[in-house]
Amino acid sequence: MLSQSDIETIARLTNNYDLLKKWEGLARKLAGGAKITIANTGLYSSGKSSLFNALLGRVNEEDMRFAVAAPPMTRNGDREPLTENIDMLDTPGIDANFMDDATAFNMLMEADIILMTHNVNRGMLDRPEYDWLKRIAGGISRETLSERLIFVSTWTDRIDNEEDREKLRTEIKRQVLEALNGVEIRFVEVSAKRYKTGVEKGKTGLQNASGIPELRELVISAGKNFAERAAVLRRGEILRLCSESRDALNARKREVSEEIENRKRRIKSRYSGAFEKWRVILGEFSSMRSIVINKLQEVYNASDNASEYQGFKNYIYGI
Ligand SMILES: Nc1nc2c(ncn2[C@@H]2O[C@H](COP(=O)(O)OP(=O)(O)OP(=O)(O)O)[C@@H](O)[C@H]2O)c(=O)[nH]1
Ligand SMILES: [Mg+2]
Repeated sequence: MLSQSDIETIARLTNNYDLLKKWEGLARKLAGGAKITIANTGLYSSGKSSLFNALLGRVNEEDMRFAVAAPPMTRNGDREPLTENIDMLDTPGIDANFMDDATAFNMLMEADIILMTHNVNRGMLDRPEYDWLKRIAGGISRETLSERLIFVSTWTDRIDNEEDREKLRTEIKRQVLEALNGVEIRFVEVSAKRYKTGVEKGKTGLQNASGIPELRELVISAGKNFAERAAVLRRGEILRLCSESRDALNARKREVSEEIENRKRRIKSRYSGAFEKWRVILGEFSSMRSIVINKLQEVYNASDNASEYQGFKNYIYGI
């Protein structure tokens, strides 16, 4: 790992503060030891906290672990264990203007596995969600993206028509694939609301149809897989951040040397006119001097006083 001051220097030089968050998140993750962190992310009120409560099987108001209410509800990252080795990290929602995204981004860089939630009641991904997905994927190496990022469609209870659901599913999958530059990730559909009703009414059919038990299994097995190779994967993350930092520094270095070259060129062209004038003046003086020397030579040749001529010549050349 790099030292904190090195990381800050790199971020300042490259003006890339996401890089700083990535390094800091990784440092916190390494400090956390073998524990695996699963974080959620998505727009405000996309159902992140409800989803996490459901994964814990806690659907009643009294025993919910993560606060659910009118937006914006989650402000700080709340942690709860899912299993002995897996922690859940509930993060603040992203608003349409990215007003408070720094905190969320910070927390996500500490996660091993990220659940990106999208409320299907809003239709397809809008621009901020799409950009956000791209941005967090930028904190994960392409090779590990499919095991570290899971896409979760929420609020599926709001779409009754199977045909509409299929159409939307196809569209969203296409958007996600495009945002991730062709990397396919796992795609799950859930309804925390349906799960809650299923639990309250003791209906396992409804619980299963909510997609929550399926996602819980997926998350636990993904966490386990990750834990087995955590040391290797995290080492890979360090190396990847090193090369990302090196590339950013090299790019900055190129920019700086180009800027220096440009300035040199600008200074040269600014003064080249004056330089030319001085050359002309110098040329005129030189030719005047040779005329004087020639005249002197003629005079001293005639008077046959060579040593006096030499003295004068030295004097003239000394000027
Ligand atoms: N119909 C329906 N409503 C849901 C579902 N999941 C969550 N909600 C409702 O959506 C609202 C917001 O839920 P939260 O779980 O607090 O959403 P969040 O993404 O954590 O919100 P922030 O932390 O504020 O970003 C609540 O009123 C939930 O009851 C769902 O699957 N279906
Ligand atoms: Mg929340």
